[in-house]
Amino acid sequence: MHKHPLHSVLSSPSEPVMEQATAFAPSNIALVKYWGKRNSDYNLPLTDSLSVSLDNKGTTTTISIADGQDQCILNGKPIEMHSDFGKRLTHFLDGVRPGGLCFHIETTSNIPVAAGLASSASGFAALVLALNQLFGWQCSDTDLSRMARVGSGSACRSIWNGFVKWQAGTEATGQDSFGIPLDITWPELRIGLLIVDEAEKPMSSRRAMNHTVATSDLFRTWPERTAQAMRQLESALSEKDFGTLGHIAENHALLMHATMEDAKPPVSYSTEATQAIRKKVWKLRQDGIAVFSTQDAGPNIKLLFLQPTQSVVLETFPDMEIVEPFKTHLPSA
Ligand code: 2P0
Repeated sequence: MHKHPLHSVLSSPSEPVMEQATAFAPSNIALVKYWGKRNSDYNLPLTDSLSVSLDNKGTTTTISIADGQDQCILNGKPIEMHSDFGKRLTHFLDGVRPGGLCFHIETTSNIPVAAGLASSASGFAALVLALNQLFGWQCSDTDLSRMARVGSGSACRSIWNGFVKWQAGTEATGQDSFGIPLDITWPELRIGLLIVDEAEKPMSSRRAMNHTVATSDLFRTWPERTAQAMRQLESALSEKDFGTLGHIAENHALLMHATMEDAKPPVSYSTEATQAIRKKVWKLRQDGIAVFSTQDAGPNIKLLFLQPTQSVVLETFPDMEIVEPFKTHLPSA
C-alpha cells in the first residue's frame, strides 16, 4: 500500500489527548518564490525559497472530534468535502486519524480573502499546530514544518514569524525539506496589500506550477536564477540592504510570471490593473522612492517599502492595506 506522506514524520496515528484545540499561523509572502516541484506527493520543491510572515495576519483554526464525517467551515461557510480542496484536506487528515475518527474544523482568516493571502499556507500551518495540541504530539517546529509542507508547500514557512527560508533538500521523502527561521528582524519593513479588480483565477496555483514546469522553455533557467536570487537576498538581509532586497524580490516575481506566460498554453494572472500598479511602482523608483512590488498566483500586488517612505507611497496608493511584519515579532534583545 502507498505510504501516507505524513508518515515520513509521524510514525503511527495516536489517540487525541483533548476534545478541541485552537492555533494561529501567519500568512507569508515569498521574496524568492517556490515555483516547481521535484515530488508532488510530499510537496518537495525544486529550489529553496524565502518568505516573510505577516505577524498577526493569518489563519486561526479550531479542530475538534466529530461524528460521521469530516467537516470544515471556512470563514463561516461549509466547504464542500467532495471539492478538490475538500478531498485534499480529507486526504491530509487520513494521515493523522486513528481508526475512523473524524474532525470538525473551523477556520477563519483576518486577511481579506480577496487579497489572495488567505491561502493554503497559513491554513495548513494553523491546522498542523492545532493537531499537535489535539494529539499531544509535542513535535519540534521542524517536524511541524515538514508536516505542513505535505498539506501545501509554502505552509512549511508559516510555522514561524519573520523571515523563513525553505530549504529544498534532496531526500526522497523530504526529511531535509523544511522551513528555517532566520535570526533577522527588520521593524521598519512594510508590506502594502493592493487588491485589484477581482479576476476569475484562470487556474489553481498548484496546476499552474505543474503546467509551467512541464511546458515552459523559460522555466529551464528558473533553478539557476532562483539559486542566484537566494544568494543575493540572503546577503541583502544580513546587510539590511533594502534596495537589493526589493530588486531581487520584484525581479523574481516577474520572472515567475514570465515562466507562466511562456507555458503552452500560457497562464496569466495579471490584469490591466496589475500592470498599471507595476508601472506606478517603477515611476516612483525613477523619482527616487525605494518601493518594489511582488505578486503571487493572482492579480493582486504586494508592495515592499520601509516605514520612512510610507506616507509618500500612500499618496500614490491610498487604498493599500499596510502590514507590519515585525509589529509584535520584536527583535530578540
Ligand atoms: C510561494 N506560491 O512561494 C509561491 C509563489 C504561489 C506563487 O506557494 O505546494 O499551489 O501545490 O500546495 O499553494 C502557492 O502554491 O502550492 C505558492 P502547493 P500552492 O508562496
